[in-house]
Amino acid sequence: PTGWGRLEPRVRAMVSPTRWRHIQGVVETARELARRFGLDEGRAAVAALLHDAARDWPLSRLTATLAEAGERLSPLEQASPELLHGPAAAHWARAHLGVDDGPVLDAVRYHTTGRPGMSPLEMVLVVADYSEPGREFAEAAAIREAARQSLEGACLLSLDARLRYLLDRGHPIHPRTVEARNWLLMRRA
Ligand code: DGI
Ligand code: FE
Ligand code: FE
Ligand code: FE
Repeated sequence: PTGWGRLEPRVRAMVSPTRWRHIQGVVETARELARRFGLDEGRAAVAALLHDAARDWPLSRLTATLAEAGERLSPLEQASPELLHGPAAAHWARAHLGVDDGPVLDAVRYHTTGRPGMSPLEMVLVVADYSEPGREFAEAAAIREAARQSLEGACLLSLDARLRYLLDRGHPIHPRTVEARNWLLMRRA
């Protein structure tokens, strides 16, 4: 069951007001993209609703949730707590909210990095996360523009923006982020 009315208050209760505004922006943008590219709008909206549900959890809860789910973290993941909230939210939504839509949970799980072979639904979430109305960095406008034509093109720009951000700050780069970008590039060639 993925009933919106049941899920919305649960997510809203566990995020900050600022985060909630971001999530609402991602939901609206994901709906729009799903309509434009012929995907199920309701499922895109649920993925967007859930994507940052665990973003404000303390590290102890993130790691406990992932350990309970039997997930093994790479050294890079252990060193980068921002990478854990997608997988944690996916486990939490399945175990505690009864969400059993695998493709929706995968979109939640992989929204921070993308992955090679990612589905259109997964791309919608990556693009919506980077281009919702509250995103004011320069790349957001270019991503919105690209998304008028091509979901893959907009997803590629989103990953590029992500990689630049990480390089500029000297952060480690998760291999999936690189693999996802290479995969998109080779598909478009
Ligand atoms: O949760 P949001 O802030 O809406 O956005 P997000 O889930 O796409 O990214 C969350 C954070 O994760 C962001 O501040 C940058 C960081 N991040 C994303 N990809 C990588 C990463 N951090 C590291 N170290 N490596 C990555 O590949
Ligand atoms: Fe996120
Ligand atoms: Fe639990
Ligand atoms: Fe987000």
